[in-house]
Amino acid sequence: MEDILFIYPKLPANIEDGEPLNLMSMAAYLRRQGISVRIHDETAPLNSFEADVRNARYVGITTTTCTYPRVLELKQRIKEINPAAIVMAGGVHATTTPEKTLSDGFDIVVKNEGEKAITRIVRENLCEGIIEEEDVTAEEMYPPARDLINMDYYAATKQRCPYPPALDYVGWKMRLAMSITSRGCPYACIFCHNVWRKSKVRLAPIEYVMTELIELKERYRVDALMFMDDHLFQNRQRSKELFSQMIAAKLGFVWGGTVRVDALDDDVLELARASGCKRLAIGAESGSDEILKRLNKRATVAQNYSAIEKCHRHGIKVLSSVTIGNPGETLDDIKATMRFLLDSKTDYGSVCILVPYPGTELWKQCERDGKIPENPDFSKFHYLKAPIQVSEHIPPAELENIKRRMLIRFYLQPRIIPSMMMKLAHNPKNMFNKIREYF
Ligand code: B12
Repeated sequence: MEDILFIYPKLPANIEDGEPLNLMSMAAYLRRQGISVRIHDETAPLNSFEADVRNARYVGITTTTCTYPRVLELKQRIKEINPAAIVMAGGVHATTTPEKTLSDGFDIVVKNEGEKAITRIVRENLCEGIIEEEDVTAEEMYPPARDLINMDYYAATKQRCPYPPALDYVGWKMRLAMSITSRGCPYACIFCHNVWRKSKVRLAPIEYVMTELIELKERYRVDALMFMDDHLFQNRQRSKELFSQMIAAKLGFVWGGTVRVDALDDDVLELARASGCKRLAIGAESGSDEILKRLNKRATVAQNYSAIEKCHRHGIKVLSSVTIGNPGETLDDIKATMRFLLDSKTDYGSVCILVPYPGTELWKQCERDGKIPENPDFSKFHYLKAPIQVSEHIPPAELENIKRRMLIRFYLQPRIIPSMMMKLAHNPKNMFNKIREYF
């Protein structure tokens, strides 16, 4: 019998999946404390749900806002299959709504980071309440326990989801893995989880990151990486050291990551490119400085333009992510955002409808303004729809149309069409189905 079974719930339809980095990271820590762990991943299970649940003392489900409705169904099934199991919820949604989550019928809710809380729960045989312990230190952020999941399934992400622009740098047949080398970010954008986490920034030791990357190469035959850090160049000296070691070890990955636009200097970009960086994503958010201020982005439209130019100078493509439906936003602001997407020569554009997540400053503002309904439909809290009207001027249905029109306009630019044609040629039927599903 395992001490703890983690469950990674299935995502709502049309949301691209990815390996559960958080559960694998916790598992790596817990194993070092002598606690046995298994992961049941509903998307790519290695075992039947019943068998896994029957053999666990504690069952811990990870929650995000859009998976929460599914999490409640799973909790019910676990109670039926193994009434003796102690069922706990943790993760971002449970952390921001702990009392409500407990009252939904969980035995335990863990707030914030799970590693030390679970260690205490298992050692002291705790069976109820809201538990919170200290965050791990950088030296305790061990490489994720990937042996607990079906890595072959996730390595084939590019084959399963060939078209997302975020994966354009990954060859059709390449095996892909995600990695996250840090926790926290010192900035405080009003829509971001880092505002409620209030945790210190921690950067995993380069030695751990290299151990992880070598394992990905040698054991899992991975060719492409997606760094999931909120801001990969947070400490440029450390980034340079990491990229230098990747070059020296001749790992040969192609990779993409996300960075802030004010952290791009020539040295770091040069080493990034030499170590295999093909694409950087930036949170450009808007073409209006007024909106960027309202989002507390602490970056300007001019910096967004210049970041793209710098990346291009180093042969790195850029994915600019913008949000629409921002507080105070008008149609003129959205036009400015469209202009940015076209004029900046960004290689890819992603248009998201701004979603207020519980716990964020944006959520609090929306609550104060009476914009949050009593029982929100959390299954719609992803970036594809507008579950809450944040902008005072533009209703959600119109935002969804605007988003569609922006993407069509962006991807039908003459400079982008050749790459769209290549995707079409790769598998025409699949591509048409994908477009139909989306529109
Ligand atoms: C990697 C990632 C993904 C990956 C994989 C998700 C995963 N589970 O690993 C992919 C690409 C699939 C993804 C998809 C989406 N993501 Co995402 N993703 C992230 C990202 C960048 C890193 C997650 C991570 O590993 N963090 C590091 C770990 C250590 O932190 P953690 O996840 O919070 O886990 C700790 C604690 O929360 C706790 N904990 C977590 N689970 C559990 C379970 C138990 C039982 C216990 C006790 C404790 C516990 O302990 C962990 C270790 O300390 C975060 C942002 C971030 N930096 O965290 C966004 C984030 C989690 N994603 C977010 C969103 C919105 C999405 C999408 C809806 C986007 C979309 N496409 O529309 C989907 C939905 C995914 C889902 N599962 O619901 C939001 C979630 C906000 C919310 N309240 O729901 C975040 C916070 C980013 C943001 N916008 O602010 N995502």
